[in-house]
Amino acid sequence: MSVYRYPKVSSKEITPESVWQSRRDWMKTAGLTAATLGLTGLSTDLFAAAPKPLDKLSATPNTRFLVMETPTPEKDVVSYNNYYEFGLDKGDPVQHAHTLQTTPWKLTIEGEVAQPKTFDIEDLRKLAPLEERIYRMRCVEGWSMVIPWIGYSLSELLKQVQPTGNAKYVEFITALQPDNMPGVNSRVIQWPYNEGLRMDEAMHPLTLLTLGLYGKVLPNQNGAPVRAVVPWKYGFKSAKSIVKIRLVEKMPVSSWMKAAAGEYGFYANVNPDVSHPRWSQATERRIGEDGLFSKRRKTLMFNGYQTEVASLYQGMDLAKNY
Ligand SMILES: Nc1nc2c(c(=O)[nH]1)N[C@H]1C(S)=C(S)[C@@H](COP(=O)(O)O)O[C@H]1N2
Ligand SMILES: [Mo]
Repeated sequence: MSVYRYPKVSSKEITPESVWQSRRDWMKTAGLTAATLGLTGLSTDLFAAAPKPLDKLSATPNTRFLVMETPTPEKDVVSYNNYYEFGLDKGDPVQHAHTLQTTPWKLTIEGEVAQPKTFDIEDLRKLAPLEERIYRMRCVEGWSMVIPWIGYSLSELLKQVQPTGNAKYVEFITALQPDNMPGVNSRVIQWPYNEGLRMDEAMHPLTLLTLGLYGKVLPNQNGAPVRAVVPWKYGFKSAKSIVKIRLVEKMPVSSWMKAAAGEYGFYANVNPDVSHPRWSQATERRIGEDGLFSKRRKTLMFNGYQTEVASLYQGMDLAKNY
């Protein structure tokens, strides 16, 4: 799908050398070779091609996990993203994440397990039947989407390595490719981006090991080739482009906790009653519905997954354990 085109440059333009040079550098960064530029004299229609189409990934709808709301248009799901390794703006990942190297890819599971194992993506696609699940997603920044993901419960993968009795938490460690990730020069958070779940949260059937969306493999900007999706928590818990899963005894400290412990806690359960220190979490804006008159929606406790997950937090003070 064409979500983005390189800007057209007219060959008739008379351009000062410095501007020409920086545009040339920029186009090189955008993946265009000097040879092509030189030979064609910038007949830029050649470069206006859409990115390589994504491979299809078939999956069986899981009717137990289908949110009865209109899915967010695919073009919005793949072009309005948070993936700080590729920049801070929502439009940065779709523009820059084409440089992410996704082949070969290894996902290693280690730590408090009887059988540490490494999987490649083909292994992961075959490990359990692929399901399509339509999940409600809520970013801590106040926007939301409804996304048809493809994957299976993370528990299917964790079972393979036989967690020991000491495994109390799961830590996700994501890819760090400094040469391919323009965002990691900025020290907004510590890289590699890491996240964590309590073991019972990780084993909950809703927690999805995710390999695709909208009938295709994951686009780079959405966390190719494999990510987590934890729909009752704020989006930052759903780590993208995972390379390692570590089972550990102590609560992992996430990149976001290190950056701002008072704003981003370990639990990060969606909760309209607990404000972020700088803004309310009571309502949200559904991406794809914006317009002058579109109303904000009320945010639901546990993002609408209360029936499924509330028991995990029985007796906990959710204002303290934010
Ligand atoms: N590695 C990594 N994973 C990440 C992020 C990130 O910056 N880096 N951003 C998180 C945040 S804040 C959100 S809201 C979701 C966004 O996922 P999406 O772009 O597929 O909607 O990814 C999460 N996972
Ligand atoms: Mo987010």
